[in-house]
Amino acid sequence: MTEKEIKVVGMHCNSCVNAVELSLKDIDGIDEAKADLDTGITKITMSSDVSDADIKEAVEEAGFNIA
Ligand SMILES: [Cu+2]
Repeated sequence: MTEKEIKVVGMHCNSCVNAVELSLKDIDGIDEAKADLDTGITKITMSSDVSDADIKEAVEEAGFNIA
């Protein structure tokens, strides 16, 4: 298990948080994603290596950006 922390900008409510978490968890290899609405800090737990590019793409697909 690898853990990674990213900072997501643009989230303004709990559905934003959900969208980010779901989009990340959709990636093969990501087991858990927990985003904090106030700080944007998003903790990702991975069972296999996921590239930063894939993570960035998932966040952007949900409609947000990585700081
Ligand atoms: Cu929202």
